[in-house]
Amino acid sequence: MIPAGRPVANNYPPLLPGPPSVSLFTGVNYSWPVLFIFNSVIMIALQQRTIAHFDLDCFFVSVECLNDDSLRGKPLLIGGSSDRAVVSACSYEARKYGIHSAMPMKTALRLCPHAIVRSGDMERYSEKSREVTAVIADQAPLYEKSSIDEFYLDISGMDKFFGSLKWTTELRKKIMKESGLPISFGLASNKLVSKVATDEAKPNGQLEIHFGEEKSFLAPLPVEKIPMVGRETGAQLRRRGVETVKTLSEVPISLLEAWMGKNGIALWKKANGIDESPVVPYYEQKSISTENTFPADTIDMALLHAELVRMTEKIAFELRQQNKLTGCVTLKIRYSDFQTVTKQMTIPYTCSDHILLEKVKDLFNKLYDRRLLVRLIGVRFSHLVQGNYQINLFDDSQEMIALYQAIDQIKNRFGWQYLMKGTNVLPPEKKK
Ligand code: TTP
Ligand code: MG
Ligand code: MG
Repeated sequence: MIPAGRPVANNYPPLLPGPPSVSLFTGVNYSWPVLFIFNSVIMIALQQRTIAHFDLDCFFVSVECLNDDSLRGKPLLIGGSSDRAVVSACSYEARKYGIHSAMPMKTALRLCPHAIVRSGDMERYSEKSREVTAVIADQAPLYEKSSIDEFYLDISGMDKFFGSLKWTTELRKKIMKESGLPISFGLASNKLVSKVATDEAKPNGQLEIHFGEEKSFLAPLPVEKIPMVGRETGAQLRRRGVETVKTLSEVPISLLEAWMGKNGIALWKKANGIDESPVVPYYEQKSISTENTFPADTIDMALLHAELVRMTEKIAFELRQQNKLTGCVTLKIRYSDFQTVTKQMTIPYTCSDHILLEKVKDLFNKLYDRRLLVRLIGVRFSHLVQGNYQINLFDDSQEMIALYQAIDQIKNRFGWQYLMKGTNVLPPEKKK
């Protein structure tokens, strides 16, 4: 289209009338197609996002009930049975007695002596988690798997075609039908509000918070309902008289910043229902990896194994620092003739050194078949989800959890190399 006021190349009238044009602020005339695109861009920019958050109800417990129907409706605890074990998960019936995840099993059984205890099966839980992921991946345009039983879906724009509530309700039904597991969802304009809505909808429910109603929905809730408010922060806020999200939203942002630094600003935003964080597509989520080229190609098995231990411990520590679990391990070997081979293994979600080491060594034994000098080895953890290390320590005790905490504290303070498995302590000549 030729803008008005510009000299025209010839004086012939057009053979066909062009599309009608409209002058905006500039005095320049734009055709309708141009305006349509312009309008769409503005609409997209202003459009509110629609985020659905899904979380399986009592995940580990529900999987146990799938296998054994007689457990339904009973106070059930998942965890080790030893004196020093901790509760990994508990049914809603057990929660009524004040039991929660991470509580010592002994305390839980004191609160509810007739509770049934089952040892966990991380392999089965990971399998079911992947089954649910597959249903969501098949249906959702954009999804993030944020933990073993939790998903965010960006379904912005869905309203125009299907109605987002209807679509999400259908998806929920499909997940429950195909996996046999109960799941709840929250639907809102951002991740934070949708997550809190899921929590409010549980068990076995769904809740939509319309755009503009975020603040009023959050206002009456206790501060601990905001995901970043743990027990410690909650107590700190309560000591200062802040008990509800409403009060928190009214605390001057500068004061919150003075109390908690940068976290104070993030908290203020959340209390006001603001969360711009995007849904990160699962396939774009970063993996954690490391590799090492040996100064001289080697076939020394002790050295290769020690290096595998060192690398695995290094990135497992990184994983725990990021509060993540991995569901897939990949090993890479480059031989002295530069042939590079890789092998990967899907594993039950974990971030524990001793489990990961076993998998990495297993992969190495399967992959290293040429009996040739090795130039490089690499280890990668992918399929990462949020989660902490007690998640698969069913048989382990509070001591094991305390040991991991102590190891990570030392590594944090002095560097990850400071503390390594005994097998990795090489004689000085090997270290060179
Ligand atoms: P959650 O989704 O936090 O809990 P949940 O699914 O058991 O119950 P809800 O209905 O409230 O969502 O965690 C998912 C699983 O992760 C849970 O079943 C057990 C495991 N888990 C642990 O092992 N340790 C923990 O501290 C927590 C919080 C969870
Ligand atoms: Mg859950
Ligand atoms: Mg969860």
